[in-house]
Amino acid sequence: MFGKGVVLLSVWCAGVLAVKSTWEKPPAVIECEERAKDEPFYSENLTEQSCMRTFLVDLLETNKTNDNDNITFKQFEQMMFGKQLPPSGPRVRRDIRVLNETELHKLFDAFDVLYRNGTMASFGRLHGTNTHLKHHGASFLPWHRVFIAAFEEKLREVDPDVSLPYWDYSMDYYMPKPSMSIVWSKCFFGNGVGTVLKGPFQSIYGGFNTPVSRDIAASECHGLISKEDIDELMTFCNFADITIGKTLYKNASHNLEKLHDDVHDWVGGDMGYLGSAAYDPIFYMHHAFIDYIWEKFRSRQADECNVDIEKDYREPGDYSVDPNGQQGPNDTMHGFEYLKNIDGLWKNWTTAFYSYEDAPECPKCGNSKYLYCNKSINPNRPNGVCVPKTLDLCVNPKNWTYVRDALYNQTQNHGAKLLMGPARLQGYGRTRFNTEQEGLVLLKQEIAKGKFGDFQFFILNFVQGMSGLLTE
Ligand SMILES: [Cu+2]
Repeated sequence: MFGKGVVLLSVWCAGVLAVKSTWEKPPAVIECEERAKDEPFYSENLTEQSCMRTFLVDLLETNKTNDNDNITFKQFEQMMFGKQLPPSGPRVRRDIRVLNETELHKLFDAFDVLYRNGTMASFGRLHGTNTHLKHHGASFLPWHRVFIAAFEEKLREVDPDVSLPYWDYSMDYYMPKPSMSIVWSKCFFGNGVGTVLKGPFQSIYGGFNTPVSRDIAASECHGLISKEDIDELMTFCNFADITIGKTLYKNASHNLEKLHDDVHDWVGGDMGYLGSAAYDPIFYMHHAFIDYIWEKFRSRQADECNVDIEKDYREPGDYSVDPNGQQGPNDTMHGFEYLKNIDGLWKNWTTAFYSYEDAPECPKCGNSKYLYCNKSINPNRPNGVCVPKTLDLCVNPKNWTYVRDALYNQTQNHGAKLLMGPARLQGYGRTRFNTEQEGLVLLKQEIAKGKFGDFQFFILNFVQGMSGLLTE
């Protein structure tokens, strides 16, 4: 039943949960399944998915920020992070495939330290708590800029030589199968499907208190950001042109948050869900590239559009889809309460603290042994585009010796996964294996139970849209 070629239907393409049958079901799931038998509509498979999903979301909701996390984030206020040069000094961000072996090892070692000392979990929890304060609205770009810069500072506390690389997937985009990219090898992110068991991030736990998993390229409705997408963004001049306000994806084709959502969902697994995304280290490299694109946009704003980039924000009353989003310029920045959302627009972030090396370009492609220049792949780009090599060309990967906890459940091969987030095609994921009507009934039942927490508003929004479609 989880075959390919399923039809997707509504405003959302999200919320899919494939349950591995050999899982020992938690008692709460069994109890939920029993209850569902009394529902007027009943389907064993849908119920299993629904109950498992509810169970995982409930787990997720217990993963809110705690007192310890608050201490972690207070440190940034104490160092006046953003207001003065951070202790570890300025840094340069580059594409991860341009780093040499030593740089990669130092990066992965620093990640390992932050994983073991709980810093990664603190960041994961902050990102996953009160998601409406920094997603689907104006604060999305500035908040994530500060968030990943703070994480990078923690990496550099471990090793001052490290800076956060970005993952330029507009190169992977040009592969016939981006899921075959070198990044999904032991040399970089590790395996892209199922529990992450290979590479430097193997066997780490994520936001659902389960091992971090992925499900790359699982659906046709999510894609990587292409160079054409980026080019289109660069034809606009104002912050409001590329961000979300009261309306979700009014201009989807050139909305940077929307394009970013698609990458999350393309990676899938923990990355596909707001509450757990920042537990997969890929999150930081994905967001570094989003921030890179935004920075390119800001340069254009200043140079070609004559826009004051420290003041250009969205219009009052048009800040976020969630009316309680508190995403106005002068609202406090969640987790960094000494800052306001608009402080993420300070020029200093990229002039004094960090800067970006340009993404690899033909003919040299950053002299990376993992990239090559393909001159024929896109006739509109006669100079060629740099394309990643395939994952089998990860030769002699380091034998990672990080000590990680034993995994209590190995959810491999499309095991437990949650996808969440708006997408190009319409459809709330649960419906993709069933009829629209069936999915809608189940969804309404869950909504009636109030199980979606922070996401309730968006789900309601979606159902309204979907109901409209159904009556057409
Ligand atoms: Cu986010």
